[in-house]
Amino acid sequence: MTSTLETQSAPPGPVREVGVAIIGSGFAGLCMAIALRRRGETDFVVLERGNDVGGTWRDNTYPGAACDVQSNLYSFSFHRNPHWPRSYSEQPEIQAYLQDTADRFGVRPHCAFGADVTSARWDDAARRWTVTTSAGTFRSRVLVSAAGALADPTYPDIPGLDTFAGTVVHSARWDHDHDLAGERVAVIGTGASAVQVVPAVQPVVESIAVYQRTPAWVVPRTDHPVKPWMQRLYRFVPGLQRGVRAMLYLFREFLVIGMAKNRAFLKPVGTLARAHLHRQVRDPKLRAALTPDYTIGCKRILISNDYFPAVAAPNAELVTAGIAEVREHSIVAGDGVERPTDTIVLATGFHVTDLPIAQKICGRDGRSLADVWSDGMVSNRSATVAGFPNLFLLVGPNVGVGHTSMVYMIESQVSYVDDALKTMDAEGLEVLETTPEAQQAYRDLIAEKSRGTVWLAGGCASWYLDQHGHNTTLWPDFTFRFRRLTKKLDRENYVGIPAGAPSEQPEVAA
Ligand code: N01
Repeated sequence: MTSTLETQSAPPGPVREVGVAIIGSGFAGLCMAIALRRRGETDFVVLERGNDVGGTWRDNTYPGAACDVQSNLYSFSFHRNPHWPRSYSEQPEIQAYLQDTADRFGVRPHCAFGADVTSARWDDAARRWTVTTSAGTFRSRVLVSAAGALADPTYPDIPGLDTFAGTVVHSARWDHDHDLAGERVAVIGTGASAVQVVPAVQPVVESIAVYQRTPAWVVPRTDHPVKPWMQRLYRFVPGLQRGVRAMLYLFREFLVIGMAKNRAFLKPVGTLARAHLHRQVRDPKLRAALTPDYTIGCKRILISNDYFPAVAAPNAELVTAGIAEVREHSIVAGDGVERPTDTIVLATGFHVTDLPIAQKICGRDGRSLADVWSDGMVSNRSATVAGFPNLFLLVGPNVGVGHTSMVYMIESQVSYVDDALKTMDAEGLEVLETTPEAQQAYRDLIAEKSRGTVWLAGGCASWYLDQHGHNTTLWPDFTFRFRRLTKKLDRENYVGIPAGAPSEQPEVAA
């Protein structure tokens, strides 16, 4: 099957030739660009559809948006920030950090803002990617997709939602001009975004109805301000912050033992979550409705001290009967109860297992990544796909983590891609492509590692799994093992074609 995607018409203008085109300027795109800059490379462009760097941290500005990994860990290892004002940062601080990182490492001059990638096609004759964007066309030797997994919001298919006469806002596309004060608000979803937005808006609204499909396990948030003297200490004794970072990293890796190796190690975490709920919610009926029936860790464990109190507040209601339909000025629940509603907040997540960027990238035979992945996302080492020469994926298949910092995984991936690029230069290769055999071996490795883990066997439905129930999003093991696996390019798993050599006679690595 060939791709249904037609080549998009690009705005007129000269085609820009670049060595490397990077899609996206979130943590992953910036990290890749910085790796290139740090070794003196300047022949690259960062294609960014927005008008600033930051990716999901630029876009998610809903009230209460914050990170649930401590900033001492959720930051680049090469750019630790001694000035985080809190242990867990809020969105504005993280966005400011990414802006500062882009400036400090000289990435901004390489950014093409307002460049929304509409298609990227491999031209096998020219051995180049043709990348069409809303800001012009680029031809690059290498394409790095750092478009992210939390980039495109999902809008639920609820009957009547399109006929709603009030305001509908997605948590990832917040409308700051709309004032919720005094309104009757409905929040759909109870994931990581919802547990932040609900307590932030509950105090100002007239009423809030939280439509819960599946309850989440929630543990306390041990957030605290970082005192100025501590910030100074971090600044002048960088080893101290490195030490704190290492401790946080190790502590979080312990969770993998329970999630992937021995479920007994999750018991204390489950006990903590139950105690937290017990302490914060007195009403036994509400408490029962908020208690998950799946093993903790199967879905992302949420952290919050104010979500349960907000749901238990006098102006709040937890609705567990589902949604039958949305009417012009109300929502009708599955049990027939109709609630007048002024604004609907969709905290319904993102396209993760069906990445929209995959529909836009077409490989050697014209098929899109989405076509090739119709049976589930596959890759070699979460970075490359057979049939897609000179394409590298960041934050693609099986690299997600729910228990620790995604930035750690991104740095691992960037070092792998950077080694691939250096190998191409050192060997004079024009084309580098992974083999189908390596891809299958990696798929088998992921399946083997995933077997019996809480993500597959924990009794929940999560977006970690695709429609076939396969884990195509998470790295199902300790993250240091991923780092080891991707430390260097596995050259034996790639076919390389030197510049000038015909495609028919690729040089296969020894
Ligand atoms: O999205 P989600 P999110 N009718 O997909 C419900 C990251 N993040 O934006 O569980 C009714 O987790 C759905 O219900 P169910 C983090 O990686 C990080 O909250 O499928 N409900 C669920 O409750 C996170 O994992 C931070 O039954 C519907 C919710 O919507 C990821 O973003 C902060 C529905 C979606 O939850 C996504 O989190 C915030 C429907 N039709 C987010 N469709 C950090 O701090 C969906 N739902 C780093």
